[in-house]
Amino acid sequence: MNNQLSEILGLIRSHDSILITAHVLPDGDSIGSLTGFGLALEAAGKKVEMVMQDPVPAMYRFLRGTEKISLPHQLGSIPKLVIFLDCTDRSRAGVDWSEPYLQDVPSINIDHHVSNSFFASYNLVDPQAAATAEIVYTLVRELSIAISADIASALYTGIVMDTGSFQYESTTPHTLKTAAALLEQGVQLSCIKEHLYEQKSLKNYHLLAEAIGNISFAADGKIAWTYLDQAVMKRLQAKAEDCEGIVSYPISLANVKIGLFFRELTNGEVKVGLRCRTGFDVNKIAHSFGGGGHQLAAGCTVEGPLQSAILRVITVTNEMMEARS
Ligand SMILES: [Mn+2]
Repeated sequence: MNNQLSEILGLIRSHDSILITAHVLPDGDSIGSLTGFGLALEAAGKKVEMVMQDPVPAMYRFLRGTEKISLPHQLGSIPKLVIFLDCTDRSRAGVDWSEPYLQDVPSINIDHHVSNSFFASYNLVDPQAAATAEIVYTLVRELSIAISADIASALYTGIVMDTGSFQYESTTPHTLKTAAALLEQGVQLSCIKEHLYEQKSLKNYHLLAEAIGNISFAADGKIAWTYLDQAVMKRLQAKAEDCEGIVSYPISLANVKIGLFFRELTNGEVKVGLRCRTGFDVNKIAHSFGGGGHQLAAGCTVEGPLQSAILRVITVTNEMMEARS
């Protein structure tokens, strides 16, 4: 159950020293929310510790304030209040440090995932929000803290990344009003675009060229998939991160309803990324192979070899497509 907003605001107001954290393998929303909220609370005169189990990925380090994010081993005394951002569960912040260190500390959980477990002493979960950064904006406003350009850029980045640049259905009029208000505070759009979207490696493009060459279809063109095998990965000396974004190419083709990307791992297993259009549910397919995710985007890892893995997953995808028609 959610607590009253006034209760949460009162708790934040009454604490001079606060630790805030976000989830492991941080994305734009966890970094943007953490940085934006951290800078805002500092501006309100509080002593803030921003902590994340994993380091800030290079692409987000352009955001001013991210240099203040520390790793758990740098922590000092046990805090009086902890705020979890963008975490569906306490363990999402990282089990090794947060469980022992924060066990008895009063906590606030601020999140937008439907699957949130309301794990904290105080909870503010809004599944209507497109990003946690959208909720953080409301809190900062309610706390009457002035929004600097740095705070605005961090929160704007969180919203942009969690909405796929305002493309996903999660984008509401409120999301756009929040983004507009942040723009008014001095967000540098060209800087954000350059850092988030124009930092591709040539290796990524070479892999993409291979993947595009491998695209195949099933179910009268309603299913499209592609793959990258270890031979190509080795030849291009590519790592997993160089394959970023490739999964969105099969689903972007006209008439395709379900798109898949198979990547052969060094141990012979095959990682499968699945995407679909509204009305379909790739979570079900991923789930039947021991994976999961969301209705429109999911993933799983299946046994190799590659070609038999493709055959098995495409067969199940095909059956699901036929069951619908
Ligand atoms: Mn999020």
